[in-house]
Parts: sequence; structure tokens; C-alpha cells
Amino acid sequence: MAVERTLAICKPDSVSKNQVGEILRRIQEAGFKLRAIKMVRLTKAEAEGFYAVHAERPFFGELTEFMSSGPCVPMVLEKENAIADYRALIGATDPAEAAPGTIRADLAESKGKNAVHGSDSVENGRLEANFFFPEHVIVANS
Ligand code: 3AN
Repeated sequence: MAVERTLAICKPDSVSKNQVGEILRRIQEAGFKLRAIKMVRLTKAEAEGFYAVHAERPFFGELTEFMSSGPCVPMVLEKENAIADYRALIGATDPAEAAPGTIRADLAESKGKNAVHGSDSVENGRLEANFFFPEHVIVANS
């Protein structure tokens, strides 16, 4: 299996509930290597840029309001099969449908305030990682 990168984000809800440590513990226990991390507060325009692919969705306003409502913690994770494995670790978008023991089932409250983000493809993982981190600040394999 190929080594992949995914862009994970602790969203404003999990950051405000002091769940970053718990989320990172689960991520590292699942075997992901942390390659970059920071705390950042997005402007509304930056959130709109990050979620541009969802611009036509009815929840776009709600989503970008929420993502710019407080600090979030983006991080670049690396592992074999990282895209699929991270999505399995976080569970379905709606925490009510997320499998027991997943991050969203345990920590998230709604489809919108769902604790974490994860990239849905290798290509989007690269684009999303570079939205927050220029390539030269992502730590190479060590
Ligand atoms: P995922 O984050 O699981 O890939 P997507 O790509 O379907 O989910 O949705 C993108 C983002 O939009 C999600 N992070 C989610 O929080 C938000 N979202 C999805 N559906 C809704 C909804 N019905 N109401 C509010 N926000 C939503």
C-alpha cells in the first residue's frame, strides 16, 4: 500500500471543547505520523476558499460561518493508506451515523459541528495540506 498524506482539522467545536489532545492521541495511536500542525483562526473568506468545492451546497454559509467562528487546528498526517484509514478513524459526516468508537461518534454533536475534517482523496489531501502549510514546512519522512 502506498504512503499517503491527509489534511486533518480539529474544527472550532472540538478546539473550544479542549478535545485536541484526545483527537491527536487517537490519531497517533492509530499509527499516523504527524508532519505539520498549527492553530489558526480562518477569516470567512479563507473558509470560503478552503471549502470552495461546496460553494453550491445549501449549507455553505453555515459551514463557512462555523469554520471561521473560532480557532481550528489543521495538521498533516502521513501513513500507508492514510486517506481511507483516517476517514475510518473519524467516522461518517453525521455523528448519528458514525460507527461506534469513531472520533465523530464519540466527540461530535451534529453534521455541521462534527469535530474534525479529513481529505477525501490523495489529490485533495495535497491541495488541502498546501492551503495551510507550504510544502517546505511539512516535515519529511524521519
Ligand atoms: P466530510 O467532512 O465527511 O468529507 P462532506 O464532504 O460531505 O463531509 O461535507 C463537507 C463539510 O460540510 C463537512 N465537514 C460537514 O461538517 C459539512 N456539512 C455536510 N453536511 C452538512 C449539513 N447538512 N449541514 C451543515 N454542515 C454540513
